[in-house]
Amino acid sequence: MRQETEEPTVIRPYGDTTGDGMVQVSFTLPMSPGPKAEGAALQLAGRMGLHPSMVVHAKGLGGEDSAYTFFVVYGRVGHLVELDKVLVREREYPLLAAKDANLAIKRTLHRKLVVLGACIGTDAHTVGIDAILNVKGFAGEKGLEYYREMKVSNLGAQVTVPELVSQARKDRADAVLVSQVVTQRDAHLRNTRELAAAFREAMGDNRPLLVVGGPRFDPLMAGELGVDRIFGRGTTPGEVASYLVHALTTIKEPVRVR
Ligand code: B12
Repeated sequence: MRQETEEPTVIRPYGDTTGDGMVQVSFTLPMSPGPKAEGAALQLAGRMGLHPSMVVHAKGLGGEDSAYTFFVVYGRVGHLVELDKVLVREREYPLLAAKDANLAIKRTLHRKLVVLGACIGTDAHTVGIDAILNVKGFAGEKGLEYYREMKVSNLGAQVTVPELVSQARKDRADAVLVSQVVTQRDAHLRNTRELAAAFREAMGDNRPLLVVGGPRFDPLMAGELGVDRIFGRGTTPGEVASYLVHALTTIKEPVRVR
């Protein structure tokens, strides 16, 4: 018999009371705001399995004359979450302080670890890759440029894959870090596959470590997309630096774990 103190393995969403199954979803319909649009939103919510449901917010995008309405709907779902069937990518390496990362690189590579970063395709969203690479960093952590034993170049936005391959060869990059924020028509997946294929063709097994990041990636897709690692939303530079050290050096001494 399961003890009362054991963690539950099946849970339901929580809205007003524990386990009531209440969730909130948002979406846009191509209709002007008004009663008909709200009825359409409720029909969609019903078909999505929300019973009962209510529109708690409806607003024309760009004004009341808009041909699009944004909705927030609150309703009950009957589905359960089975925690023992949840799949996630767990971090299998320790988070290192910058000085420990530097030490590991110095002791194992005996040279600087060369990192090349870029946004590829038509993507012009550089804030994410800058957050990881620039010295000022993100979420209170310094970016990779701060790491004394890393040589970091950031090629910026709209870099083509052939340009990136050629620069990686020139720099003898150990790791290539690519950001993809735009996901329209799965551009991020297409571009990542193109990246992986181009490096495989140009360098075979001697290709650099390929690391891709962006807010709408599924980190479980790395193998399928042909890259070594995918980082999602909220990634911090320290996580990336620690991964690079883990993947590219063999740490021979115990390191301090934060
Ligand atoms: C700022 C912004 C812009 C700026 C970008 C300025 C710049 N220099 O980057 C400008 C105004 C140029 C812009 C333009 C466009 N944008 Co815009 N933009 C945004 C916005 C508001 C914020 C993005 C951002 O800076 N986030 C902050 C950073 C820190 O977060 P991040 O990118 O997620 O990065 C973190 C992680 O994902 C991860 N990460 C990211 N990259 C990498 C890489 C590696 C290697 C690693 C390890 C980790 C990592 O680490 C970072 C830190 O945690 C988002 C909406 C939003 N709130 O997210 C829309 C958004 C991304 N934009 C969008 C769109 C559609 C566009 C345009 C197409 C609009 C248009 N019609 O012109 C254009 C596209 C231009 C182009 N060619 O790419 C859509 C994308 C929709 C989609 N599903 O594809 C969004 C989601 C807005 C929306 N809801 O519609 N945009």
